Amino acid sequence: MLIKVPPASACHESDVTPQSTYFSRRAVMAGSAALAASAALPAWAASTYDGADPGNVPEWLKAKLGDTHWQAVNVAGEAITPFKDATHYNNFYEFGTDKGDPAQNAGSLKTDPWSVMVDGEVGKPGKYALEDFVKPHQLEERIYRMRCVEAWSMVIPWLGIPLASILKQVEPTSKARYVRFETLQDPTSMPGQRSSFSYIEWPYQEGLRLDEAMHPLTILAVGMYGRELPNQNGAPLRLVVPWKYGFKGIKSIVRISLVAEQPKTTWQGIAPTEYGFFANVNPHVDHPRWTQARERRLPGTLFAPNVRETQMFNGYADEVASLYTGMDLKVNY
Ligand SMILES: Nc1nc2c(c(=O)[nH]1)N[C@H]1C(S)=C(S)[C@@H](COP(=O)(O)O)O[C@H]1N2
Ligand SMILES: [Mo]
Repeated sequence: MLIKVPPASACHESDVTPQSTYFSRRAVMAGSAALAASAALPAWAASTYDGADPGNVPEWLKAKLGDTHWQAVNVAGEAITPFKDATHYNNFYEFGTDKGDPAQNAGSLKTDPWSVMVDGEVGKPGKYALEDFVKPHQLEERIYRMRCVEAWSMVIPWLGIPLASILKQVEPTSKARYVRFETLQDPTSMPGQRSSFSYIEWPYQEGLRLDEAMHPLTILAVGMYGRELPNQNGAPLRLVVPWKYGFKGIKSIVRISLVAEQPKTTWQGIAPTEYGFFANVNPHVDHPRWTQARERRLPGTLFAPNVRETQMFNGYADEVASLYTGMDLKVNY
């Protein structure tokens, strides 16, 4: 995103049908013909998302999908982005800088076993196995808009757990004011980390203010489209903060630290005048090199790029605007 502004024509998913391919579980249940079809499939088989490869769901996640709180949050009137687009138009620089690189290269990432180090200002620091970390919590399906700072967007049905639930479990101390996240560093499986692409200081790092991290919309995702996370989308654990630009959504997390000072983030380190710590979606604060007033909703075509107005806080202003009362959002971009 530092290097180039993708032209409208960069959106070439013309082979994918843009109409709503989404059927809610309730809608499916309501239709009797569909009911017969869906009843034959186990709950974890992503049966409700057309074209979603069910993946190779690990046993512990399969067990959790049964009591998942489906559609805990929904986006009314906006079609879910087809699975194909959400998994083949990605930013995950550890696997290359082209949008198709992560789908092509992320197969080398070994996501099982996986553990997460929790440290800093917490009562219960430690290295947690992913499944132990996630097991105590109810999974929820959150259907969120995702707006990349590069001015494209999607609607993605995540499966995850409120970050607040996980943070409470590790007991932040009174000194904790921010949360810092780190992606796996493994040049063997991540070709981007061994390339000459050296302006990024690995591992990828992100951060949130503690109140942002505790906000009920903020989740740690372990799946999407009714299945586990594909590697290119940040398996096995990634952050989703729907009112912020996509780069805040750090992938393949191995470390969560509770800290007293605002942590530095990867994109701030690369271009501090272009990518701030807050990175709230804001149509009134342009990127220095392009407008943020509009976005291309994927999929689109060269001739019908599906441009729409960007909404304040990506449409989540009612829920999150109060976090920033009194702050100058032009200064704190
Ligand atoms: N570790 C890591 N996390 C990352 C990135 C990355 O390059 N590396 N890219 C970010 C950006 S810029 C965006 S827009 C989203 C893209 O998520 P998606 O590919 O699942 O749509 O991931 C974010 N998380
Ligand atoms: Mo992004």
